Amino acid sequence: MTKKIALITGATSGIGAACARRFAQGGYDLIVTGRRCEELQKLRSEIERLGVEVWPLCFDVRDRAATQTAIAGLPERWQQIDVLVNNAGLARGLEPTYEGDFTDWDEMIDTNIKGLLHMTRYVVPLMVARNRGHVINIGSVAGDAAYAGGNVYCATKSAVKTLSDGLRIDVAHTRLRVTNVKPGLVETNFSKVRFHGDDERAGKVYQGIKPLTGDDIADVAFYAASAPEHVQIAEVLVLATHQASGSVMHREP
Ligand code: NDP
Ligand code: 8X3
Repeated sequence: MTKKIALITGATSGIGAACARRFAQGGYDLIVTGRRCEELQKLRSEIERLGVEVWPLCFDVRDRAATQTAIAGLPERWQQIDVLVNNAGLARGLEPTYEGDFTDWDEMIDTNIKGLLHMTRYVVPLMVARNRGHVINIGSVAGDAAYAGGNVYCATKSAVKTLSDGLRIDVAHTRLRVTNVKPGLVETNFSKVRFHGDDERAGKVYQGIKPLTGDDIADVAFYAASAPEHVQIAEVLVLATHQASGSVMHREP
């Protein structure tokens, strides 16, 4: 029997890499994407040892033409995508809006919103044609309410919620399912990227609290994909035990 295929964007690190490992353990063949081609090759070597096939696609989700070429160039068997995990994304900076950096804003909006839309636009028609598929968007608790300095990042994750809800309406007449997974604090490269490589500042984000791991989120995404066909996990908020919301958490001194 042909294996199911999961396409995971941003699989070179953090939550995306964890999703790749989890879906591979669950027997899926994988299409993994990211901009760092060498990291994709390393992931491929690691995961293929689990006995699944891996098709790396190295491109920037902000680049619409590159996204189209990547998906259109897949062999027919690899276009039978069962699960799309729209995970690629990032935060940049934590400045108040009136001091925000335009380049940071562009990068967040172009990746978290437009990149997700590019992937959705090129992959979902393949799913609709087969009347089969599941889109799992990685949103965030940041999309539920703004927190200090979160402004544009929070807005992009609010957009992920709205786009997930909109897509769910668009495909309600099909067997497709749409899930928005909203993690809280997950220790990955996220904060290093947010603070442009300032490791010390990034480390402080996780001080005094046990954060989630990429594996915790991958388990939730895999659970949603594994639910019986008539069950659509529409939205899941996943927080560390000592986190109550995007801005409220208890830290041990
Ligand atoms: P990481 O920085 O560890 O991973 C981000 C991934 O996104 C990398 O694989 C990176 O790959 C990829 N990526 C970034 N920009 C692009 C791009 N333009 N084109 C293609 N791929 C890109 O962070 P996380 O794993 O934490 O983040 C994954 C998702 O989870 C993001 O959407 C983030 O907003 C969300 N999230 C994270 C939380 C956290 O606390 N960590 C909490 C809630 C949500 P490469 O560099 O190779 O392109
Ligand atoms: C990432 C989680 O709280 O740092 O989306 O915004 S948070």
